[in-house]
Amino acid sequence: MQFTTQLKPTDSIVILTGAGISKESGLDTFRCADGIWAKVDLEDVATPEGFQRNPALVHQFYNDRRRGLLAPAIQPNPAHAALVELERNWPGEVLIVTQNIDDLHERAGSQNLIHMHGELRKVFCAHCRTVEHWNGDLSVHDICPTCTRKGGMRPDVVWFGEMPYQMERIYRALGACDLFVSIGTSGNVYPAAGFVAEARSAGAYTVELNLEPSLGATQFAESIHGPATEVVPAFVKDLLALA
Ligand code: BJW
Repeated sequence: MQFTTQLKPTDSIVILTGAGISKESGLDTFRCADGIWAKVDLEDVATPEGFQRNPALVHQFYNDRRRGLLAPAIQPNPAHAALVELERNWPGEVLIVTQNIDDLHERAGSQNLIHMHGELRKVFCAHCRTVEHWNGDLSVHDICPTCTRKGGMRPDVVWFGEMPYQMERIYRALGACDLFVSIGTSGNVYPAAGFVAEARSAGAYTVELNLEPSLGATQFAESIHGPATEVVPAFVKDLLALA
């Protein structure tokens, strides 16, 4: 691994994760041949306009995914676990920025974590802007537990055209990190797809861990290709050998 010559144990690390890290836990990616966007039109289920046109369809899409996430078979995999090991044992700061709305990072034990595209197990009331934990199905008839108004409840996820969460904190971390690692993301969706350039221009060493080269693969100093459950634990082991 080339990165071992570049890093000190006190360095800060930002890790971006995408759907590929949860694939081997049994959750679909978006843009693989059998992925979510091969089955539903993203304009219908992942835009504010789609939600306005047909909220029941959007609720059904996220209800199905929430039920799927809560199925006993869906558990964090060795890639999620390796990132917990890294956070616990690396002397410098480790921040995970995930595009995933599943909760497999936190179930594995990750603590310093940002869900930039929201969380499937949370809902948001457009009337009072309160976020609530939510494990059941959601419908247009649900009443907000905080303001008691009807018709404003939606999944707390970030759709196309909406601003992802905690961008200020993310850009601050990218500007200060020494190592940026991108795991299991195709590099199709901005602003996440631009993080590698941001980290690079701030002087960070950049590594991609993905099943195949992503759209932005040439921007990384180093690329390691393979399934996340294999390449992430091996990468973390090499990194922790420096600590
Ligand atoms: C494995 C593996 C294994 C498989 N091991 N790897 C024109 C130009 C540029 C930008 C825009 C534009 N027009 C519009 C935009 C902006 C737009 C955008 O990016 N559009 C593009 C499609 C062009 N972005 C937005 O609107 C965002 N907001 C925004 O930009 O606000 C303004 C702003 C301005 C300035 C600063 C900041 C903000 C919002 C984007 C919201 C995305 N929402 C979704 C759905 C909601 C959540 C949900 O339902 O789950 O988020 S879309 C979907 O894509 C989801 C994901 O988080 C996101 C990324 O997908 P990801 O994770 O990369 O998955 P895949 O499937 O694409 O890739 C998986 C990868 O894993 C593959 O490479 C596989 O090979 C690999 N893999 N198995 C390792 N076992």
